[in-house]
Amino acid sequence: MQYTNNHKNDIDPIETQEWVDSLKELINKYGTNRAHFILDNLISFARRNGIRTPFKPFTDYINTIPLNQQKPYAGDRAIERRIKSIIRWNAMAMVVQANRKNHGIGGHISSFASSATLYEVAFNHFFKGPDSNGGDIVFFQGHCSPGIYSRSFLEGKLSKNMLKNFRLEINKDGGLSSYPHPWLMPNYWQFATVSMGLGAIMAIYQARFMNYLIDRKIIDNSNKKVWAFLGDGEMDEPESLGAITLASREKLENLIFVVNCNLQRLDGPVRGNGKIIQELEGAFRGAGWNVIKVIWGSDWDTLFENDKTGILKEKVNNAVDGDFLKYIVEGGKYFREKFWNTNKDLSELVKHLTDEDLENLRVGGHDPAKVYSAYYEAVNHKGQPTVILAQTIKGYGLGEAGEGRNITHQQKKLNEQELLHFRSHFNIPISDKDCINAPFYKPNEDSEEILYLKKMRKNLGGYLPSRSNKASSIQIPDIHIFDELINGSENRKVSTTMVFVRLLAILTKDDRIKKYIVPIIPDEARTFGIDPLFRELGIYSHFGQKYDPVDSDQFLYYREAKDGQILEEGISEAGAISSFIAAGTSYSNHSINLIPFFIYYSMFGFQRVGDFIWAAADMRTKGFLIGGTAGKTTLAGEGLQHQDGHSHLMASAVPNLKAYDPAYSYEIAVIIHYGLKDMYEWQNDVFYYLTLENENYVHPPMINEEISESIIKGIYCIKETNLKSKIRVQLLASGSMLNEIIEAARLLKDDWDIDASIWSVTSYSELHKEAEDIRRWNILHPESKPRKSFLEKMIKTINGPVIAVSDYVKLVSEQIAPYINCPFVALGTDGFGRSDTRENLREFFEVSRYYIILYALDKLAKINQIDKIVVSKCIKKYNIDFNKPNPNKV
Ligand SMILES: Cc1ncc(C[n+]2csc(CCOP(=O)(O)OP(=O)(O)O)c2C)c(N)n1
Ligand SMILES: [Mg+2]
Repeated sequence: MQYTNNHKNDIDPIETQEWVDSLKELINKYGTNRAHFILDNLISFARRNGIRTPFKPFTDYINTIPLNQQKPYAGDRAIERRIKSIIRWNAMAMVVQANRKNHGIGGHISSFASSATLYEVAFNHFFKGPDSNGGDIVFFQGHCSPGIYSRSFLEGKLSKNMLKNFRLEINKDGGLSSYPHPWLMPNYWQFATVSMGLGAIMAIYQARFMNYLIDRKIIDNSNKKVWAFLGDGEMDEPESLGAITLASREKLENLIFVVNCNLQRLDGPVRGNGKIIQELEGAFRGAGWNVIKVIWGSDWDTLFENDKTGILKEKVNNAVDGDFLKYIVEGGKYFREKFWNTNKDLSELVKHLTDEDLENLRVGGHDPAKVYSAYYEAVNHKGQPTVILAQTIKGYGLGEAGEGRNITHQQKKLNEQELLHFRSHFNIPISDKDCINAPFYKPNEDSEEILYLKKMRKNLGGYLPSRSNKASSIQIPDIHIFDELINGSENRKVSTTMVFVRLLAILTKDDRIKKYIVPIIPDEARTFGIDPLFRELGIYSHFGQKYDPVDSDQFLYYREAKDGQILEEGISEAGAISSFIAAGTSYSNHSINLIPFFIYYSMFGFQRVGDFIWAAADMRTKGFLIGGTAGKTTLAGEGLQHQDGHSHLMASAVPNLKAYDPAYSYEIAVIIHYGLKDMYEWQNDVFYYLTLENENYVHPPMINEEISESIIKGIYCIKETNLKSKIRVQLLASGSMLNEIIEAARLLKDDWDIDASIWSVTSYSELHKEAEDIRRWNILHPESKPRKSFLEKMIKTINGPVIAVSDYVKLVSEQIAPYINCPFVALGTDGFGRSDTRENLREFFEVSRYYIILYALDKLAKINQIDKIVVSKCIKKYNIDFNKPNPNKV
């Protein structure tokens, strides 16, 4: 081994070589660890003596694992290559067939073409299957799904018919979903990854959550790994890199990122003018990860070995990604001219190679030997997470149809010539005549390939991906555990937030259930008053508490503990929701039901991490999302970016989410109790969203037990109208707006002699969903006796116009309008928030009791039950400013 760096500036190469030789001897005699130790000491000494080595976050553009440390391959390379080629072929055929028959149905060929080796080496040698301690957790790159299906086809897990129905999911024979969607393929996919970036951060928190479960002694440490396969373009998403320091801080040696660095994303190069692998190496090294670069294949080993002057290393260091892409597209002759022939020593290095040889020099991510070695190191590495940065070629094997080209991501159809090329390149035993139809190919069950592939998976514990649901249900205690909430707050004024905190305290004290509760908070515990739980439950920290907390002399001190139960995530809603997903899918990933409560500032929920919530829904995550300090006018003082007036609108679009805006303590108790049963006793794949507010008022005791069902369905009556009174209206409200309609009803009676019924709406969206379902049924069954929705049974035309209020945008309460057969008006808080007092805000957003009365009178005037003049009188009486601008426009 000769020293090669900075040779041009060397004033005494012989001396330099002596230093290199002594290091070499050290390595040979005592190994790399000792060499590392000595170098570390030398660097410290150098620093102390004034030598300032400039910081370079990345190493040379060469493989991290040198040839002499490469682990020998433990498989049959030839058979594995044949298997991989067939998998490549079927993955391609799946997309081509889908697009020939069903014009424009989509699919991706090129991404998997670049990562086939990365997956195949893992499938044959590393991924632990479900029978091996529950198996590894694998986040597959979303749009590589054709390759994963294709392998399952060879394994016998998916039929040819299913492959034919790729992306035709409505098909009754069962189609395959475009991307990993556990909702659509619940026995197969585990993680929804195709919204770029989510996979990376979710994987980090899955790995961290696994440690949490081990540290809390809920599961055993079975050396399970979390693998995340990611695209290099995907790494630009803030979520991809946003939590990497958490992974190293927590020493997640159970986590492996594999970044498929094909240097391209959808439109073109990821870093045409730079080097994505170097950039990522810098970021991950800086964050404290173990970085393994797999850049060059074995073909390059001799070239680097013969590079006595270091010119090749210098050349690859200086070429930008745009250059490498051009070499791929233009071929060997161009590569020689523009790369190798730029220097005499360089061209010497490859003079024995033909242009074709040059073209075929493989990069690292396509060389099983290099990939194997990297995985081997990754799974055995201690104390740090590992990222493997593997250079690959997008559209590998597609030739002119796309290899390395800017259009490659969108390539979905191959013409006859291109199919023949692909077939021959990978030696697929299909005739020319058949080939042009891009048929699926599967060797016989007793073929070497199928036997090998099955044997390898059997050794590793079975097939992946595979999603299961083996968790036993949790017996939920009787509703009476919440009796103190059901009995109301007596005469104390409390907020729903305080009620919830009490409820959480009850749950975490109950021996039957406490173990399963996972409170998750992104640095808002004190805002909501949950901080007393710090001491009781402890804040989870893998390292315990190494310091004496500043408040250790107090009863409720900041207690971190290895078996702590609370996940205090700091200011990262993305991290906290990822923990929620990890906890809420543990029933499937670890066969243990857990009950996460993710408690956050509601404004920073749906609108900040809405995409994660959608992914959580797809993944059948269970648990409670708790949006605190909710309601645009209920949260006083904070202003525009804090006041949540639309999370319920967004929540109503998530099909398996049940969203509630409760007003009273007993409503909260009933909803959460039902939710616990729904998710954990009956094991339904739903999750719950509750908004909590910080307005203090008295909570009455529950009227009777019979209303429980109505609370769950979304509406119940607090006060009925007197049928004897001539003029009647029906006032509906959710959350703390219930107080406003109660006041409005009082004033309607006192000031206008109008009788109002009062309804607490716990969920406009649940009412809407049920009513819509009934309407649909009625339309589809025109001659059957029409069914009545729950809403229709509750709200009767004879009781007069309906005014439906919420502290959210009008569309939230308006969603029930089509199912109400009497005059209807929705009141809500459209527009940008403001900081002011609650009272002023309710005036400004026109949801105060006076506006409720105004709208009620207006409706009554419209149906001629009162004179218009009464409406004018109302405006006057309550000083309503009729020139006031619409709050939605200012
Ligand atoms: C959040 C998000 N934005 C955009 C897309 C659309 N999209 C799908 S694949 C892709 C390019 C991916 O490039 P890269 O991550 O490098 O993966 P490759 O296919 O090159 O392996 C894009 C933009 C998406 N799926 N998710
Ligand atoms: Mg890419």
